[in-house]
Amino acid sequence: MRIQHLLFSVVLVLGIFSINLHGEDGYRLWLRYDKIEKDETREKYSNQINQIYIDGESLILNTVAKELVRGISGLLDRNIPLGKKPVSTPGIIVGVLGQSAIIDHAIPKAEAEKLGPEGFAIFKTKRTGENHIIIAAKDEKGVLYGAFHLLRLLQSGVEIEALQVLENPKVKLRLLNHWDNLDGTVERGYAGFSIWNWHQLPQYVDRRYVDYARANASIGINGAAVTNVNANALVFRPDYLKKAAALADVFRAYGVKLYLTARFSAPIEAGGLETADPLDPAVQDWWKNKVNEIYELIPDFGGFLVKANSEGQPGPQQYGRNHADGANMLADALAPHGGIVMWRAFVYSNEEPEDRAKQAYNEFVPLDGQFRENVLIQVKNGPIDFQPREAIHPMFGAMPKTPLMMEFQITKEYLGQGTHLVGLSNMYEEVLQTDTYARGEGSTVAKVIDGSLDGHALSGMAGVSNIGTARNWTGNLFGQADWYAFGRLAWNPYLSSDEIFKEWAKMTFSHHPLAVKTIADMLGSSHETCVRYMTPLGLHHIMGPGHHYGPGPWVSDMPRADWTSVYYHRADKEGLGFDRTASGSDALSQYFPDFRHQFENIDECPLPFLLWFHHVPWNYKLSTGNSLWKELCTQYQQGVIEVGQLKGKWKSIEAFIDQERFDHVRMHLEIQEREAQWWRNACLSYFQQFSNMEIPASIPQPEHGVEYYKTLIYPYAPGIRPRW
Ligand code: BDP
Repeated sequence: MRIQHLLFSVVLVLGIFSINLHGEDGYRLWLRYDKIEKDETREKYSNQINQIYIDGESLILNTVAKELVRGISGLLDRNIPLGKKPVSTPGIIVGVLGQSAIIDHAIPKAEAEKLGPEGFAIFKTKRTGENHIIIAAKDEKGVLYGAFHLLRLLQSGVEIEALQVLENPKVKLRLLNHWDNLDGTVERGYAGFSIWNWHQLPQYVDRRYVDYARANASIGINGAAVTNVNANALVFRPDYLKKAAALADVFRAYGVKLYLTARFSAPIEAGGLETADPLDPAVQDWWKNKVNEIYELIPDFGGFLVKANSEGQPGPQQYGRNHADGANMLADALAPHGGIVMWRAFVYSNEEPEDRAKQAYNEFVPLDGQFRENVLIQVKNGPIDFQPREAIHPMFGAMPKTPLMMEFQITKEYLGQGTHLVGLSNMYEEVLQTDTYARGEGSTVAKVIDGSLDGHALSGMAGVSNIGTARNWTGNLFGQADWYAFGRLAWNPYLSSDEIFKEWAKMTFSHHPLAVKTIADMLGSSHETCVRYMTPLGLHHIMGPGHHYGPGPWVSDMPRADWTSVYYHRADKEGLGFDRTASGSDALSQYFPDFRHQFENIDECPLPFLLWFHHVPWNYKLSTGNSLWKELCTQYQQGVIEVGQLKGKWKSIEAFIDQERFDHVRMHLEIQEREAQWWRNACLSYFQQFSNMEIPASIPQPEHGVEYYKTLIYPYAPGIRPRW
């Protein structure tokens, strides 16, 4: 007995100690649920919530019960029990329409009719003399999202006296794409290794998988493709499928479906066939059988994400077939089970002399109308590759008969990776709000993506995940805001970034108005800042080779021209920039006329896209009154200044932030400032060779010549072997 007692005490002490150890390390993300500091708010809530009653039982409803009890007990700092009856005391009543008589009775018919799949209503109602908060939905997932929404409202301190919320997700498939390899590394991952422990699954189920699924559910993410788009057919081996199934088992309780990437040549590698030709019956059978096998293990399997005929990945074109042939074959195998195919449009070929920005459009648009109903084409936001800023992809709006899914980057390849603070939500918002003019004015990218422009039932948004084994999930603490914002915008692509940042700041750091405003400002301005010190005025793809970190405008010697920088910036004695008008590659002709007209005239082209669409003489006078050269110098310098301001803003709210997280962000900002200077100095000294003009005296002169900056090899990027 005494030994047991002693052991118990040791465990207890260790437990408390470990909690302290990880006190403010960011692991809890925005799901902190600490006691609401303001007594008044806490008491108000407390008076209205004494118990939680869940009318029904199921895997997901049990999750809802757990999450509400945990969240609300934490926020109110007292134990809020699960009620056995809905009557005795004011509280929260939760249930699914058609399954709960209480809910059926409580919700006005007109409101019930507005609810769609996964949507929810939260409102106050009087029942047996008490006021209750009702969370109602048409399905369990809706209830889950409603519960997290209520928690978010409580975390944000809003009034709940007269709650009246009704939301339906605007986008159906809201997915994270993990570029995680089976060996535990993460392609373009800057937050440690993969959180999927393929070695120890399926027996060892890491607690992290649950917390991962919770975080996703809390922002409405309902799917995860857990393997890299540069796919490994090994994942189709039965042992790996069992491991994947163990993940799916965890995700299911949080409404997250599991998806896998399908290597197109898997019938050869995993099936021993001689071909992967999509029109070959043996190949079709192999996929059907494989899909059946997957559904045996994972009954709610989501489907496949496919990168084919891109950057050396196998695909249908090897057999003289096209993307539709390939996608449809997989779609046919998945259709009987309700699965879908997300076929990526990120394709370009070195052999093709065409501007890389035009190639995906050329390959896909002619196939519009040829894809099965359960196929979505997944398109990156821009036609090159996750640059700090790109013009929108010309495919948006150009394939009215095919649902196009958005692929955003949440990780920060080309964007400072794990160290730079860059709030990506502004970039997402900018893209989503851009008008394609596809069906006249107001045909925004958001409307293409949510399916409303052309009336598609299927719609989707994917984000390339930024998480890994880092204790705080994203490595860079502010990277959590990108994950959060992605989920919120996938749920509703019309939300404003500023609102999202404020929500996040309140839930993650502090409710103090100055802290909230400052954090939202930092996130809100930081994307533009990064564009300024990396790729101002429409420059793109001038990063260091391979790892894409740091400046490399001089990169010219690569296995393929379209991997070099000189291919994109085209600097010469005359000027700078890629002419994509009719006198150049004519990529602009792929856009709808009213979109095109904004950019085709060099004098009217908005400055952020000037060098994306035009080759501009160095002394050309811009709308700012500066020559191109002077504007370029000014922008680079402005970017550096703004990183300094970010540092100052962070410092100004030190009093509201715990030491551990304050220091974390401070140190990263210092790296960012040094590297912004590196970007400015390297790029200006490089481009000066062509402009032959002085860097204005008001701007710090680069300390070294361009040859020096070329020697600054960056060997530390994850996945890059350090060398002398
Ligand atoms: C590029 C990355 C590469 C990815 C590729 C893709 O450099 O690692 O495999 O995109 O999206 O941005 O397929």
